[in-house]
Formats: sequence, C-alpha cells, structure tokens
Amino acid sequence: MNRPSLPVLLALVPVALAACAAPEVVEPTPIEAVAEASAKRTPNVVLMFVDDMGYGDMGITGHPTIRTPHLDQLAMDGMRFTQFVTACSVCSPSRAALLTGCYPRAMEMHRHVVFPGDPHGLHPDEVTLAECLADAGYATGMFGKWHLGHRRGMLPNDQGFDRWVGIPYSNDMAQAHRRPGNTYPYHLPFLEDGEVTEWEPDQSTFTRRLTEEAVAFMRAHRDEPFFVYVPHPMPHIPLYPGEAFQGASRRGTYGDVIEELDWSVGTLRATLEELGLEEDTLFLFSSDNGPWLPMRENGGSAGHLRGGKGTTWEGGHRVPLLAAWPGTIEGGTVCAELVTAMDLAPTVAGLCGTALVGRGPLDGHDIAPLLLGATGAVSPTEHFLYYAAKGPLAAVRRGPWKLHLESGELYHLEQDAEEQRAVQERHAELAAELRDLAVRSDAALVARARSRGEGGELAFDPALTAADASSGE
Ligand SMILES: [Ca+2]
Repeated sequence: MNRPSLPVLLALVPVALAACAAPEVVEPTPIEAVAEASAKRTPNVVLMFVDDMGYGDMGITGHPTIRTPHLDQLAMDGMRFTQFVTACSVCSPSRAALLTGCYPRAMEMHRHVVFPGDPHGLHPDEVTLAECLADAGYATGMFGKWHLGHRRGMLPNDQGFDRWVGIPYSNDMAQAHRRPGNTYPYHLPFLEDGEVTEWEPDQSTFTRRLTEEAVAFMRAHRDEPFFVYVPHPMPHIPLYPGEAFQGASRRGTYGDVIEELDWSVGTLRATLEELGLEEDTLFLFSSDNGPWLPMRENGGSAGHLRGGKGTTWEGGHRVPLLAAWPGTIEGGTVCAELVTAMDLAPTVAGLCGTALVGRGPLDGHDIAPLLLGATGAVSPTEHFLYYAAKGPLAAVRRGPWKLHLESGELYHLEQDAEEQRAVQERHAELAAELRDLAVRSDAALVARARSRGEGGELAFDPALTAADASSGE
C-alpha cells in the first residue's frame, strides 16, 4: 500500500527542454525513472529545516572555513538545487508555506512572525503535510521549532504530528538569554506533545537533544513508514553550540553551530543506514530563510547573493535545498530550475503515494520529475511572488526575470544572481508586463485569501514572572 501509482507519476512528467541534470551522468528516460521509483516501497521522509542559515554557509556552496562534510556528502549522494526559494524571508510565513504548499498571503500568514502571546497562528483547518501523511498511514514526528501559533488547537500535535518535542517560537523570544536586568516579559518553554516540560532550557543542548529525539523516533518506527520533520532552532540567534562544538570552527560561534547541525545530518543518516532504511528514505535539507546579516558575525552568509533575512533580495529567499534518496535520485546532480518551498509538500505527498488536498488551492507544484531526473523536466512555476517580511508584495519572478516593484529594478537572475546590474531601462516593456502580472496575481491571491487562526486559550503562559519560571511552574 501507499505506493505512488505509475499513471499518476507519469502524468506529472513535462516534456519541454532539458535543463536539470549533471552533464556526466546518463539521464534516465522519464518512464524508466518513474517506473523505478514506483517499484519501491513508499519512502520514509526526513525533512531538516534549519533557521536562518544562508545559501553560502556550506562547504559545498563555497564557504571557506565552515566544515560541513555531512551536508557535502548529502549533496554528493543526491541533488542540490541552486535556485530554490522560500516563500518568505522570515520564519512564520516561510514555515506556513512549507507545510501547506500555499502562499502565506492566501492563509493570512504573511504579516511577519508570531510573537509570544499573539492571538493568531496557522488556521487549524489548514492541511499540513504531516496531516496528509498521517492519513496515509505514516508515523509523524517533529523535533524542533514550530512558530505557527501557540493557542490551543494550533500546535504541532493539532496539525498532524503524533509526536512533538521542541519550542513554540524563536529562541530569542526568551528573557533568559538577554542582558541581566532586562524587562523583556516573555520566557521560552520547551514542550513535549504540547505540555511544557521546562522553562528557559539550556539552549546549548538543543541540537543534540532534538537529534537524539529524532533518532529515537526513527528507531521506534523502523517497521512502518515515517515522516520526521526536524526544524532545528539554530542557527537563529542567540547562538548556542553544544559543548562538544564550542570553539570547533574557524568561523567562530556561528560556524560552531553550523558544524553541529552538520553533525545532526550525519547522525540521522547514520541511523538510517544502521536501520537499513537508507534507500527507503527521502532526506531533505533546507533553511527557512536567508542569513540575518545585521547580526554581523552571528549571522550567516548568502554567498554570492545580495541581501539576507527580512529582504526580498535573493539572499533573503534563496537557500540551500539538498535532496537524497539513494537508488532513486541520481547522486551528485545539480538542479538549476526554479523551485519553491511550496513545491515540497505536494511533491513529498505524491512520492508517498498520496495527495495533499489543501483548505484552499495549492500554490506549489509537484517537482517529482525534477527530483527523479526525468528527461526534459523543467520548473513548473510560471511565476513566483516575493512578499516582504511584513506582508506587502515586493517583487515578482518569471523565467529568469525579477522585478522589484518599489524601485522598479529589473534583474536577469540567471545572468546576474547577485542583483547588481539592473536592466529595466533596456527592457521597459518587459518591466511593465511583469508589474502588471504582479498586481494581478496579488489581487487574485487576496481575493481568495482565507482567514488565519485567531484566538483561543494560550497553550501556556509565556509571560510568567521570572520567579514563576525559575520555580518551574
Ligand atoms: Ca528564520
């Protein structure tokens, strides 16, 4: 059961120009690639989604001093994407889109992040990838940061995860890590299945603990299909490398944290190998948005890309995406097609033999043909809308062209990924056409936008006094 049917997958294979494969490997034909995938059992899925890591923070994307041997190996064992964008350059909207396959604007989740005590979050009726896979018989576990609301009914266990260990919002939304004497009223809890087990936990244990919890979950569910979502809270500031990694990196504390995340990748993959599940598991790695550059040495690198977190420059949206499924995805391949974070949920659902049926229309597309190396597979995204961190539409991309609406700057992203050479004066007609496309597309999204989740009882009180918190209440 749960096998993707051959006709369903075949129907998804587009037949346009070849654009996505390493030159050295012999490309399988679409029928061979799809038939091979369909002959296997439906895969387990491990999705690691780290926080604020930039495009340039890995060895394989050129970082000179951060060592990421496990990420580099993941890329060599699978496919690396060079034009993958998240739906927003800050946490909450980006995560909402990842899990549902929909634009944050369509779910009213586009207006910046959820703060402690906020009344809103992802609407309980939105359908997450976890709910979809749970319905298809998968065991579903989440180990890390949620950030999609913390009222009753809005937490991970309410949105399809059988098991959740982690934190409800960002690790800087915590009095404990701030300067002594500060008046920040909120505390950071650590939860297990919706119940607070700790206040102001030792953040230097996060990456190790969450990895160990994920490992335990995979072991416990080795005999059934599982979906393991690992949104590590790091390298979002404040940076807390584990003891074993403190001072390990020539890049400083930020590098220490990335090297520990790299260890986490290696540990999860070693577990899969030990359980004999390597070839039965699709392993995905990405980040929720680009590096937080104003944090200076505590922020990451977008590599050659301009800007970072909180901006609609490529450095804010374009992040690493690695996908390995040994025996199914060709190793050492690079895909330069435009792929968005909204594509992942419908694609994973399809590969797992089911379909994601959302609360509203999905904005993401199935990219299985790209992943499986189908001949001629191209990006199914006709255009992509860049919404600013606080909500308004800020830019649009169609093909290689990106127009920034406020400045009117037009860039050819495949010849100028750095967004340094604006060419709107030479392409005035195209710029006008893209502006019109952006305005119309935004209006269409607004017209079909549904409500976000609002109100309800807080799952815990984030504004406990410091004394309450230290006494563990
Ligand atoms: Ca983030």
